[in-house]
Amino acid sequence: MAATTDWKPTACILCECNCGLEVELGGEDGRHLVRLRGDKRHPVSQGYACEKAHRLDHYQHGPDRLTTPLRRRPDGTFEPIDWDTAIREVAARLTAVRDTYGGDTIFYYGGGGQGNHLPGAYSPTVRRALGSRWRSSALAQEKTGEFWVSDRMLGTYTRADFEHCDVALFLGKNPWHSHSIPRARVTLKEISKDPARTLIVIDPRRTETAELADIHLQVRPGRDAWLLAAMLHVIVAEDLVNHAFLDAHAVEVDAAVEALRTIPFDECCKHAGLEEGLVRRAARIIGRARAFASFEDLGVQMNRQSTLVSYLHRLLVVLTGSMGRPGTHYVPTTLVQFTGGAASRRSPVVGAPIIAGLVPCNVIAEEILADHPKRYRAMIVETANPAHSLADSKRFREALAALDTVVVIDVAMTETAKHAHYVLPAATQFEKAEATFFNFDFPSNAFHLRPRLFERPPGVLPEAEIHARLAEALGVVTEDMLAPLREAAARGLVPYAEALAARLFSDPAYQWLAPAILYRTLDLPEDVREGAVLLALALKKAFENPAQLARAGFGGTPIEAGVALFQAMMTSPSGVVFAVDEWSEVLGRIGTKDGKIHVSLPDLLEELEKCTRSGPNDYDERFPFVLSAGERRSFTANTIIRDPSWRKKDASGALRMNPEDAAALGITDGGVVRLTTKRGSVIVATEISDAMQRGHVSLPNGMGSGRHGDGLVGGVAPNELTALDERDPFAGTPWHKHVPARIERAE
Ligand SMILES: Nc1nc2c(c(=O)[nH]1)N[C@H]1C(S)=C(S)[C@@H](COP(=O)(O)OP(=O)(O)OC[C@H]3O[C@@H](n4cnc5c(=O)[nH]c(N)nc54)[C@H](O)[C@@H]3O)O[C@H]1N2
Ligand SMILES: Nc1nc2c(c(=O)[nH]1)N[C@H]1C(S)=C(S)[C@@H](COP(=O)(O)OP(=O)(O)OC[C@H]3O[C@@H](n4cnc5c(=O)[nH]c(N)nc54)[C@H](O)[C@@H]3O)O[C@H]1N2
Ligand code: SF4
Ligand SMILES: [Mo]
Repeated sequence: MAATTDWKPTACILCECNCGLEVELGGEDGRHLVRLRGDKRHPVSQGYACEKAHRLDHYQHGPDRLTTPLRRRPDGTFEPIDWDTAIREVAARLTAVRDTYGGDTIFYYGGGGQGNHLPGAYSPTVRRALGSRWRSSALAQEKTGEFWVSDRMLGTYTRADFEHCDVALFLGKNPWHSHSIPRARVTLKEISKDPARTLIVIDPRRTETAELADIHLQVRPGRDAWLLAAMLHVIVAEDLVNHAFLDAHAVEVDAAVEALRTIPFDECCKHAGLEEGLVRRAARIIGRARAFASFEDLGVQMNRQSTLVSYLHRLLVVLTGSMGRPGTHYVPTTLVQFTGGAASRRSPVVGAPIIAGLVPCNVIAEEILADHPKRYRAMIVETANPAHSLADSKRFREALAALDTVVVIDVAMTETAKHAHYVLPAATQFEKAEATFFNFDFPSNAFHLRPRLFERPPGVLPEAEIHARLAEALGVVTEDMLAPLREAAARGLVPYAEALAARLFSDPAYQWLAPAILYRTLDLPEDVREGAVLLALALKKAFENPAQLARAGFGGTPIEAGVALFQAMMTSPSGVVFAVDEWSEVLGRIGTKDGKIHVSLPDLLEELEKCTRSGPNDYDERFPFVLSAGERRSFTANTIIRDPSWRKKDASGALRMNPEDAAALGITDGGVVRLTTKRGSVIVATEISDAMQRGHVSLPNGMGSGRHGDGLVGGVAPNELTALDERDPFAGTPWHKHVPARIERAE
């Protein structure tokens, strides 16, 4: 009989798109991901996948895989321990920290990577049991400035419909490589080749996306605030403002419009390094667009004036009325909200603004190292690698060393795990059910619970199990609590959901206990077991968004709809559409108190005035280059894959540099340089590229982690070069794309 190939559905875990994949398992033990292809049944990616997905076996079979819990010895080496000992000792040590210094000194970092958000969904039980209050994640070094602005102006967060726009703008974003929008390369090519549509890219580098653009605004590094101010000036001065939209949906318009009207246009263009005519043309095209869609990302969010730029970018969207119509901006029905909670609290030690519930990443080390009664004493790090990914790795290592207890939950011995007291090994994302809440599609929004592909090896556990065991060791989840739900479960999913909903409504503590209780009491097939927590989310959605769920086929009472959605999640291995929105609903989702868009933000208008009056102040003659530390390239994926040989290109992570700069330094392509910043100095090979402008150099993201078979680490870890105090004054986000640097030829 001819062998038939058994393709199993799963997803790519290397960027937030999480494209649906089909994978053929094989190899000696049947545990290798031998062939991969896009899954046509996936509702969002529809068969799309980029080159990186084909290399996922390098994640599953990474070089630093953890196979047993580890405890650090006094000499810094690790010894294997069994799970019972690990859980007992971790619970005891964290309890001791809580009882001595207060649970609010136990800091939680991470909870989800590009492919896995279930750890974060299970973590509340343990966090609350310990009285832990402060937390953070990578979002607080990229998106919090944008969240803060968006929350104040709109009371919500928008995404854009690039599929149907006639004018697309990418601001500090290279979706050709970084994606973030579904089927990015297909969509980019479609816009590019259609003469009726215009692609505008703002990037100092001639990126792959810029190559496709109709207009490339090759701004000087870090000067986006002046460029956007100039563009907005044109829109106001030439009255390309959408008055009908603003009259109907906005308030406090005048101050912003007046500020933009009086901006010195020609000077702003000069600071941005761009020709006035080109800036004017781009602004007019946006102002006259039928449907304008726009996306800002790290090029501006990890740069100078980042929060101001996020504000100016929002003004471009709002003043042109680019919301609530096909091809413009929308507010999707999401399962989990990432934004919200705009800076009403301050961090306990340095008083930094807490945005979206997150302490700014750049102050975490200070919050640990300060001499302060409320300094953090312990840290739980889950599915993140902050000793590599946060600014100033050296300082972060010092901070880790100053903690009483560090617990790391990861699949691999990472740069962070090396500094832990306990390392708890997790099953990989193919050895358990996993999912993300990066579900932002519109009008149909989809969710994908990927069943596990194979059993986990002995010695590792899924995070759901780790959290349940810790919760039991902490004494907050007991058999008495589980019994009534076990009994309901035996009667079926609807009685179970009714019992759960009754408890969630009547007992506030149940909100945080529920993840562990659901995981312990719901009887699910082994390959989707870790999906238990989703029942609570499905029920919540059914109460909050009955119409949107009903349109997706999940109608009836909220209990019926929630249960039906949950069942669909468990039995749709290629993903399921869970909500169907309508464009007419978008503007009703403005979440400000009065339901209106608040156009003028006085503090940011003041900052705009200051910038345009005094001009940029970003040059330091000791450091004549601007280093962008962390570019997304063909084979980068944060530090998810730790085997450098997964990279088919650019294995050493070259420093990209303009040919004239190279000539001035006497360097030829591949030549080696010493790259020095305020915080560090490294030796790195160069790639000479006319895509770079003079004075701007760029290093890839995620390098300098993991190791080759020969033990060598590939490339430069970018945060050996970055500084904690180089951060935005409003949101605290780092200036990783604008690191002052010096370059000398090396031998
Ligand atoms: N291949 C790959 N894809 C990824 C990831 C990955 O590691 N590898 N990571 C994922 C993650 S976590 C994220 S957050 C996204 C990030 O996605 P992007 O933000 O698109 O990624 P970057 O390459 O870091 O930065 C984007 C661009 O900013 C430009 N830039 C630098 N300085 C400036 C400036 O002063 N002004 C402007 N306007 N632009 C500037 C750079 O030249 C670069 O092209 O990518 C996701 N996708
Ligand atoms: N200089 C500079 N620094 C940057 C950036 C930059 O552009 N420049 N980019 C920043 C951005 S946008 C981001 S998002 C961050 C990313 O940085 P981090 O948020 O720290 O995340 P990753 O590098 O993606 O690391 C994910 C970790 O999860 C582990 N892991 C994988 N699968 C599982 C699993 O199933 N369970 C568990 N428990 N662990 C698992 C991996 O081994 C890895 O250690 O980096 C940031 N740092
Ligand atoms: S890296 Fe991103 S775009 Fe590429 S296949 Fe994976 S999820 Fe899709
Ligand atoms: Mo990110």
